[in-house]
Amino acid sequence: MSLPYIAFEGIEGAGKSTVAERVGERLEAEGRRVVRVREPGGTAVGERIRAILLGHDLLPDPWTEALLFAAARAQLAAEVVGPALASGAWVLSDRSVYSSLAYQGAGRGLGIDTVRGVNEPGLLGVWPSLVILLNVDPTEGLHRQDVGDRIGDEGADFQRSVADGFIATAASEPDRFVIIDAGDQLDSVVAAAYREIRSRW
Ligand code: T5A
Repeated sequence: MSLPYIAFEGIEGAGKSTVAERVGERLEAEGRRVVRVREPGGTAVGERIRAILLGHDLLPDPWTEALLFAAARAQLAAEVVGPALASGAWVLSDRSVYSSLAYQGAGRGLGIDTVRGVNEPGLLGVWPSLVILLNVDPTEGLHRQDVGDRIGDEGADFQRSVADGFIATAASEPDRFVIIDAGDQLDSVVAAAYREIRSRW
């Protein structure tokens, strides 16, 4: 059976952080050991890269942006996710490599397969086995957001390209993805995500 490395994905305001946290609480209540991570970040190196990527004071070129996300992710895989999975923990990740495919691959137009190819070598097979894609209308997602960031502030048209990138990737990897309507009530979204996870493990 594949290891429980579960990524919560979607555009801004889809509910990734909230749903991941609530699903994690349910799993912990059942006695499972859960490690929570977020991308970009989750390590000292990754948090510094996060500040470069998401602050409004610097303007990385799209390729610099893609490579910095990949670098932060490689560190997270080596330092946290890989060891956690090896120790038998469940890993719940707020975003993952699939955000890079959607944001940098589709949103920035670098190409989904090209961005995948850049990320793969640094991850050494540490790759989400289940991606819960929270699907929300971009206008609704942006409306829900309280604090923006440099990439999140690109606006609704950019979010739409990103959302299309997520849907295209999900369609190409149907066994890895589940798509949940994140426009539903929060309790229903959490219940659906939990059900999908428990049906696999
Ligand atoms: N990025 C990231 C890339 O470009 N490439 C990459 O490879 C990676 C990893 C990261 C930024 O970096 C970009 C994408 C982003 O621009 P982030 O820290 O992940 O940013 O932040 P955001 O995605 O911008 O986080 P948000 O907080 O906006 O979105 P979430 O986590 O999806 O939403 P959440 O859970 O914080 O919820 C937002 C609000 O909506 C409510 C919540 O209570 C909260 O108030 N909510 C709902 N309300 C009603 N109904 C529901 N179903 C709701 N679900 C949540």
